[in-house]
Amino acid sequence: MRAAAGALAALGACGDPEGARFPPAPGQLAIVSEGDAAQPDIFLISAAGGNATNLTRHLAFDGGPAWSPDGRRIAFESVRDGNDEIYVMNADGSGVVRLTTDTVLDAQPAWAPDGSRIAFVSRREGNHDIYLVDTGGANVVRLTTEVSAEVQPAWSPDGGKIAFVTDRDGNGEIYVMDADGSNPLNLTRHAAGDLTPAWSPDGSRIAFMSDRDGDFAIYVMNQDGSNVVRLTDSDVPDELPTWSPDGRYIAFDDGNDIWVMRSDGSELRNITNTPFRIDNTPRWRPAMPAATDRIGSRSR
Ligand SMILES: [Ca+2]
Ligand SMILES: [Ca+2]
Ligand SMILES: [Ca+2]
Ligand SMILES: [Ca+2]
Repeated sequence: MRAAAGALAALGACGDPEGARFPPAPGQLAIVSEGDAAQPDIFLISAAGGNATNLTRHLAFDGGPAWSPDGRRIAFESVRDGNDEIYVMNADGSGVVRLTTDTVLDAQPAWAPDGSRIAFVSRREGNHDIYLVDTGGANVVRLTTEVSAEVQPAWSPDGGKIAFVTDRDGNGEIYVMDADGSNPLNLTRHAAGDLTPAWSPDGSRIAFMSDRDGDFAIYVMNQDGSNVVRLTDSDVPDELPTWSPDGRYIAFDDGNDIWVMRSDGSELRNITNTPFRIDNTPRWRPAMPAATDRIGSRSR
């Protein structure tokens, strides 16, 4: 059983990791879950928990959901055409469009904050590197050229920078570079694995996962790499943090379920709680103007 972490434990709160007494978190998340015939699909779920809606319904692997900045579309990766490719669909699962046609891996899409381009990982030139493509599939640009693996791109909210993970220094480190690939800078500089960067909505902080204290846990640091704070403490790996649009919450997975907590690590609760189904890879839906929200239902 997961122990309540950090601030919550310090306050003397105990037990109740399911969090029924906590106020529900706002909005929705895209997650990856076992769908039909136990093949991973992308689902939409309320941040408050409850039933998830299958958006992909395809027998091939579908994963890596990445929201468009207006919350109306989702980029994702799938092997439905024989190898990993990048696709885009509407937030209700309709209108699937394929963006890549390479015979090698194309994966881990990340939508630019201005909506015009998608960063992704490809092995088309021999090893993992980060590329950009227009949302229509044209104008592919390679951003990294090292022979090491560059993966997990994440745009800063102002669009000026891309955080990513590389093993060019011998272990997983979180780097940040300008959005044209220039000025790469190591933010973590730690011998342990540091992975899956996620910018806070105001751009001031980056959440990530690291095994620097044992198994993988969720951490947060300032955008310049300073002031690293550990947010979770459990006996299972915690991974893939994602911020709520208002910056007040962080969701993550433990490999089997989706958890939500306050961005200081308090009010931890399991929102999937599905012991016989694997749920992972949460991505919080961007805030949408209520007057123009015609896709899906918003939680209150
Ligand atoms: Ca599938
Ligand atoms: Ca491919
Ligand atoms: Ca590379
Ligand atoms: Ca490291």
